[in-house]
Amino acid sequence: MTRKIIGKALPDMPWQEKPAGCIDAVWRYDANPVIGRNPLKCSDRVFNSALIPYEDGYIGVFRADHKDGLPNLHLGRSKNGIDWDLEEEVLFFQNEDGTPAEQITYGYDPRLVKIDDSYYITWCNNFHGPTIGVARTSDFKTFIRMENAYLPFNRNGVLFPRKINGNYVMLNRPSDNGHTPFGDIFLSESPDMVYWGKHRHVMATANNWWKATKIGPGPIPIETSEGWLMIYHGVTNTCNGFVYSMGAALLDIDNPSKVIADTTDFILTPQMPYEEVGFVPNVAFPCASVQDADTGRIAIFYGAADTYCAIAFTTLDELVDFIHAHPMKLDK
Ligand code: BMA
Repeated sequence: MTRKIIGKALPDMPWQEKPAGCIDAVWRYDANPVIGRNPLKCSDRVFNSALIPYEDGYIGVFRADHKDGLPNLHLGRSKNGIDWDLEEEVLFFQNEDGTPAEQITYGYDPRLVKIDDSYYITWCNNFHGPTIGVARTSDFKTFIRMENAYLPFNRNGVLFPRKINGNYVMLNRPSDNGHTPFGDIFLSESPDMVYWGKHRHVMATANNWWKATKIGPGPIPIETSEGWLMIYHGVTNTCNGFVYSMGAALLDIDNPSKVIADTTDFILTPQMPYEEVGFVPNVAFPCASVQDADTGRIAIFYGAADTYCAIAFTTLDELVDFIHAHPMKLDK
């Protein structure tokens, strides 16, 4: 049976063929980074950001760390998913009744997803410490702030792109108020995007050192004939601090707290100067992907060294072959 991405065709998505001689399942865009230093007047670095196909191009929610040190959320638009126009103003949130909402004091690592006719943004939001903020829009002009999903502390709220068994489903990573030297991936369900429960454990850290300290969900899971393809970050601790790499796993389509297959080896680890040198060295942090259902091509959008935005390419076949060639022994 041929493997399939379940979704739309996206023939003009960012893409480069695998370079000759490349032995990896994931390869980098050769003109990385796509967003460099000082991209906005208010910010010296934009990274860990999310994009989605929209109208005749792409739209994105970007993490911009301002010159006061605090991360904020900005909108960006692009014709090709590579060259971006970022808005100088931060996202402005309204309440359901149209009145101005309480604006966020910090927001980082946004994810963006379309579910039915609405676009949802999740991000790490300050509510007496980090937890998951949620907002929705139908036009990228009005942004309605919804309830925070969880009590503090939590990071990496990643929604599935459709309801499963009648509920919205969100991967998330309970954390602490600091740089969190632990962390597994969990999943929570909600009938209404307000009340979240039925929490399930999805995946634990592992003896494999690149993901021994903590793991967290990355892009919106990709629906495929093989299950949900979950690209995630895995973290190791070294004498010079954390190193963030990427892994990939398959989750059961109807019960995504069940891992079908996972990798022993990372699919990408910091190697390039823009990944190894920056505000936080040695970080490759995936927050989004775009994919073409016709060809199985996948472009991963990731933050590099907490300083740049970069793109890497793979295909469904490359990733699934890699997962099966480097299988984790699953304990459940
Ligand atoms: C995490 C988050 C990410 C960041 C990473 C590495 O805890 O803050 O935004 O990329 O640390 O600094």
